[in-house]
Amino acid sequence: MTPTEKIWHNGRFIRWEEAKIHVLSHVVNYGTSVFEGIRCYSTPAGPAIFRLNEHVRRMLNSAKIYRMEDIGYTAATLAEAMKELVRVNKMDACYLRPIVLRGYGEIGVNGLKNPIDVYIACWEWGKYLGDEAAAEGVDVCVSSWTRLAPNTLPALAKAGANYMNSQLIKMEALVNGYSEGIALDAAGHVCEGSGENIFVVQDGKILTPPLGASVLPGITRDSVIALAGGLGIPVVETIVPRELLYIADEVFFSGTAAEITPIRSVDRITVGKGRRGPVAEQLQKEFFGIIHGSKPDRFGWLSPVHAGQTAMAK
Ligand code: PPE
Repeated sequence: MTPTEKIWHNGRFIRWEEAKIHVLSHVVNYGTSVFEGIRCYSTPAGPAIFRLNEHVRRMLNSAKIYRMEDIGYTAATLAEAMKELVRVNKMDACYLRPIVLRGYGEIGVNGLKNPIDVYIACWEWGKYLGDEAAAEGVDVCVSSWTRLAPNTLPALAKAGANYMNSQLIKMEALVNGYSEGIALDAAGHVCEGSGENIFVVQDGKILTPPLGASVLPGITRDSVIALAGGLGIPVVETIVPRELLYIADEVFFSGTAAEITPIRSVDRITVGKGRRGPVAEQLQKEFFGIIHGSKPDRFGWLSPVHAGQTAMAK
C-alpha cells in the first residue's frame, strides 16, 4: 500500500502518519468496527465514486446494528467527506475505506461508553485477485470454514470482526494454492467468498444466495442483478447447493475490490469451459463500460468528485 497524504478523521484532515489509535482502544481488543470499501474510478469526465450513497447507507446500517445509532455525521456529510478526501489527495482512481470504530476510554466488553471515531482513508488499489483474473478466471476451493451462522455475528453488517472468519477462509485457500475460498453457510449451502458475493449461471439463468443465507448485501451484487436485468438474463436469489458449483455453466464473484471475477475451477474441478463464460463477459462489459465512462451511467451510479464535473458518457 502506498500512503496518500491525508486521512479524514472526525471532520478534519490529518496526515496519513497521524492516523493512530491506542492499543487499549475498544476496537483493538474486541473488534468493534464497521467499515466500507468503495472504489473511485477514473472517467473521461474526471474521478467518480461508485455507488457512494449506497455504501454510506450500508455503513450507517452496520453501525446501527451495533447500537452506534448516532456516529456524529450524517450520510450527506460522510459522502461529501469522501469526495473531498479524493480531491485533497489529488487521486484519480482509488479505493476508499471509511471506518467507524469504538475508541479509547473504558475497558471491558461493553463498548457503549467508548467514544466513536470515524476515519476515511484512500489509496490506490489494483486488481484484488490478480491481474489476469478478470479475463482468465480464478481457481478457488470450497472452504472447510463455515460462514457466520444466523444470529451469531450479523452478516448484514460489514463489521471488522466478521473478517476474522474471512481471514480463516482466505488463508486456508492461499496456503492450499487457490486464489480464494468459498464458504458455505451454517446449513451447508453456498454462501460467499471471503470478500466477494457469488453467482452461478445455469441454462441461461443466474442464481445467487439470498440475503438471509449469511451473505453480505453486496453493492456490486446489487449492481450485477441490475445489469443482468438490462441484458434480459433472469436472476434468481435462491439456495445454491455446493455441488452446483461443479456442474454450473459459469461461476463468478462480485465485489468492490474483486469487481466481476470469473471462477474457472472449484476444488480443481473445471467449471464450464474452464475460462470466463459469456454471461460473466457480458456483465463485465456493461460494468466496466459504466465505471470507465464509455457507457452511459443509466442507473446514476457514479458520483463526480469535482464540482462542475457532470459529463459522464451520455
Ligand atoms: N462479501 C464479503 C464478505 C465482502 O467482504 C465483500 C466486499 C462482498 C461480499 C462484496 O460486497 P460489495 O463490495 O458491496 O460488492 N469486500 C470488500 C473487502 C475487501 C478487503 O479485502 O478488504 C471489498 O471488496 O471492498
